Amino acid sequence: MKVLNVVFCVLYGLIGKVVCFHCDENAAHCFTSLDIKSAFTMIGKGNISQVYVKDRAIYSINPAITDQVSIDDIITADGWNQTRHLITANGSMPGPSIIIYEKQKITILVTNHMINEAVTIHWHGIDQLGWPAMDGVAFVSQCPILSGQTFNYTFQPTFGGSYWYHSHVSNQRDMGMYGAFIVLR
Ligand SMILES: [Cu+2]
Repeated sequence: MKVLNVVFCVLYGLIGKVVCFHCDENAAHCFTSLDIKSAFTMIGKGNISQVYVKDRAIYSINPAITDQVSIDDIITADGWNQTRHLITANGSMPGPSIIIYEKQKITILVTNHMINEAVTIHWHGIDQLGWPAMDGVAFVSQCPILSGQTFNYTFQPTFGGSYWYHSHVSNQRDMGMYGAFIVLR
């Protein structure tokens, strides 16, 4: 399983789809970062512009582009033919998988690059025993991370397991972001 995870990390890194973080097994303290940015679903780069789904393939609304659009060039999110505002971590949604080992401490620097909203990251299912400010729900136990700010989340999970992280954003209309958080035994 460990080998498989490493292989997936390298593979994802190579295809540039999801960059994943896998901490060195011998490290006592792991460090990574999440850059939070705004993005749109169903919008391609450059002149791809808006896209739509037809016969299980993705096409640009730009009549000059008749070829199918690669799914790697857009964020489909819920896959519906609709452009919605969403947030990304390190340019992707889902965000990068974060894989550490039991008894390791982790520091995740979360930077809010969005210009108009506040964000926090909830580390879903992790007991934040002793450091409640790391839980990630704004106005409950931590302040929201405002535009341009970086927050240092440092904690040590109590138990191994498969968890996930997700955003809490100030603007309720936006689609949130999530990613896998794995603590290997
Ligand atoms: Cu949660």
